[in-house]
Amino acid sequence: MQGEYAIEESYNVENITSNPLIQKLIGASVGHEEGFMRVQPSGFIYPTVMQQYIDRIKKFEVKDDDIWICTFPKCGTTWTQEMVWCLMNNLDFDKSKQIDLDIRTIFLEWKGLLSPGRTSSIADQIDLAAALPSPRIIKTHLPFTMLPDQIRTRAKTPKLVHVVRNSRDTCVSMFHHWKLLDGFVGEFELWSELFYEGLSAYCSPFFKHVETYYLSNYPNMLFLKYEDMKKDLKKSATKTASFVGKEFSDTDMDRLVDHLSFKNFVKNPSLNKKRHVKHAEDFGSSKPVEGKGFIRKGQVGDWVNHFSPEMSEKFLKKEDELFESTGLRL
Ligand code: PPS
Repeated sequence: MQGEYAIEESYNVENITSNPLIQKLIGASVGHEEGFMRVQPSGFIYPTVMQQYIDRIKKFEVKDDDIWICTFPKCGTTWTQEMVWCLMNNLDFDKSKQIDLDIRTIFLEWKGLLSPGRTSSIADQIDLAAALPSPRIIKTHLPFTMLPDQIRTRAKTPKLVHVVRNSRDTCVSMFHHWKLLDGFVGEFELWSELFYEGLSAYCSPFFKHVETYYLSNYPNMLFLKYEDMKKDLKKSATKTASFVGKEFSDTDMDRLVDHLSFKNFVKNPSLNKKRHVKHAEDFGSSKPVEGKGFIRKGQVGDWVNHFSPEMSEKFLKKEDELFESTGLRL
């Protein structure tokens, strides 16, 4: 089993738009009529527009001193991006506040996740990532199997920072993300079914996605958990600092922890993604239900407010299976 997901020579794409659950997703969303596909052989789901980017990403020129933040959506990506950027930039909080995180660190496949109508004003992220000054910090939600060839084959071995979160909170957070930014108008019941069946719009299935990283045997990867960051952020930040080869005084680490706190994220315009929400609003794709923004609740256990006992059991069973295959306890 180890290394099963390490190398995939080629992809092919299966259009799954006619799948009955995908039809329900499209029917309960604004602006996703162009449909969805499954990227084979590893089987991850994306909007069909992603097809334009897969090969460019596959051939992307990687650098050994890159740092890649690799996550399934909603697992603590933004939090970790900011933490890593601050560690790599001498805790320059002033600069961080002046320049949007999405400019300091680039989200490689971003344009492949949005409906084509929304992407015309967004710059080519793959070109932007290539042009970032080194050491580059690159964000991706791709599974390990869809990372650039140079990483999968170990021709280049940049640092990868992987962050994971328990499946039920991830599902809830993604449900709200789709309401806030991607035009979902359906109920949580449909969303959780899509997530469970591995059909929740992009990067799914969640459990397999996590498995691709945990079974990759990649030699230069730090594994973090959202729940650990919530419990003791200083500990996670210290571990991350050491992974990226940086050291700061105890006082500086306290300053970093304060900068990264939820309350400071909510009010920090370079981190809170209000610009993205405005962009989605302009396209009629923002239908939030709780009056909250992208930095929404930041809690462990919000799933209790959404899950039925039956669906909760089904997710826990999948977490058990993931534990059996990877040793990872979510
Ligand atoms: S994305 O869109 O995939 O990049 O989203 P991602 O950044 O991975 O996840 C967003 C969730 O992370 C929470 N978050 C935080 N929690 C605690 N502290 C801080 N500083 C913080 N920053 C972001 C954010 O609120 C989302 O979780 P939910 O549960 O929806 O609140």
